[in-house]
Amino acid sequence: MLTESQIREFNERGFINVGRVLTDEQVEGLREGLDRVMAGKTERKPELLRNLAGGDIYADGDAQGDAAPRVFANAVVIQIVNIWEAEERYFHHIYNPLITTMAAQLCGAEVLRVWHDQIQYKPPGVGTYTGWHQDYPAWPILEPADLVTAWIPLDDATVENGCLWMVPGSHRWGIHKGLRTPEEGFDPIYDPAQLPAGARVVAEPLEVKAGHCEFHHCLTWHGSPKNPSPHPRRAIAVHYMPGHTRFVPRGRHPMDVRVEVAPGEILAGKYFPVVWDKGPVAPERLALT
Ligand SMILES: O=C(O)CCC(=O)C(=O)O
Repeated sequence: MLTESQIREFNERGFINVGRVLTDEQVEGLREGLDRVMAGKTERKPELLRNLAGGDIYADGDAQGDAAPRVFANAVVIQIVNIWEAEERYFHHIYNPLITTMAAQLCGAEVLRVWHDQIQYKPPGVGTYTGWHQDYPAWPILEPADLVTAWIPLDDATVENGCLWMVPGSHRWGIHKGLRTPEEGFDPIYDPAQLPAGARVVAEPLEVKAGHCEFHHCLTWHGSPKNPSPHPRRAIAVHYMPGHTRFVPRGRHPMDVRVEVAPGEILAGKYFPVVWDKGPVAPERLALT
């Protein structure tokens, strides 16, 4: 459970590091699960497994397999969407009652569904940046803009290996068009004319230890720099949506092929599992097509 002052901090700043939510064993299990999915060893595949920076993941092409050693390409952020569909440990992770209780508190919701999850893995040395963005504009099939993400690193996320950077208060400034990432340094490039009076853009790095959890609002400005360090930076984010979130298609998203409701309806269905209903929900595997 979060305290009143933690909820206030989240509402004021748009993000919060709540500390440890996973044991070291759970973190190790998720790392193993990630290795299995990346090696193509699971029966079911995730919705997406790609290099977010474009191009191949591996220097010798993207064919999956565990023929070691694989050498990563030059600029890589491995993005995996809905690893929960592929791997049992991630399936259980999306229902973790410690995490869903906090997410429900932050959303002020009686019901929570999973919109989708995503791994972002920046391999040592070649891990590249994730540009400054707000999540909500990248999700043009949902309304309203009040989703919350639980972001948990599987390695200590530090300034050296590409931890998240955040802009406090930015979730209260609406949708910002044209946020960009500089070639040098990591301060966001933005349009001052779009900011409300009194808004001050001060980007800060947010170091989070492995197994600890950072929550952010879907309008909070954030991004993460390159990983030039010799250490991996792996993280699992679960995007939770309140029970009132509706399917309102205005653009395309990788998950739209999984939507089984009509425009304007609540975004419900087996690909968007209920994980909180006035209390924690027990994991139940539904048959996916
Ligand atoms: O893992 C990262 O560096 C970025 C994650 C992110 O953008 C998110 O979870 O919304």
